[in-house]
Amino acid sequence: MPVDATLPYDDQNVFAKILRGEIPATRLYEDEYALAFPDINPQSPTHILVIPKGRYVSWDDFSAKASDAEITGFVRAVGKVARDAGLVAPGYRLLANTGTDSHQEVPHLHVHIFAGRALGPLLA
Ligand code: D5M
Repeated sequence: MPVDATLPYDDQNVFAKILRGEIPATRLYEDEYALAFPDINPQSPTHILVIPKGRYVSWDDFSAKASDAEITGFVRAVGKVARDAGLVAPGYRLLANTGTDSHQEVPHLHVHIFAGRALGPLLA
């Protein structure tokens, strides 16, 4: 069910539970600012989610409220996860859904990393 990205942060969302270790996830990368784990419903051979550790509903929330250190740390983490997974060549796609029209389902900011096949034109 898509979520309204203007709602307040919900500490019971599934990614908040993963961050707290209340539900399992394979922690592919973790640092002060970010956590990466495989998507439970992969849409490409490699499908990784990267989330900030802070309580941000969406890209909108994060870009407006996060500190410069959080933003820098998160952006660097996304790049590092893709680089360390060997995805730079032949390439990967980043996606961050925000709100109902985008079909955002989990109300904690997450960047999808899709790779492992030719992904085709955007929105194809
Ligand atoms: O994408 C939300 C994504 O979150 C969707 O691709 C499934 C994934 N998901 C949901 N629960 C889990 C758990 N427990 N582990 C890993 N991945 C999960 P959206 O952009 O919000 O539509």
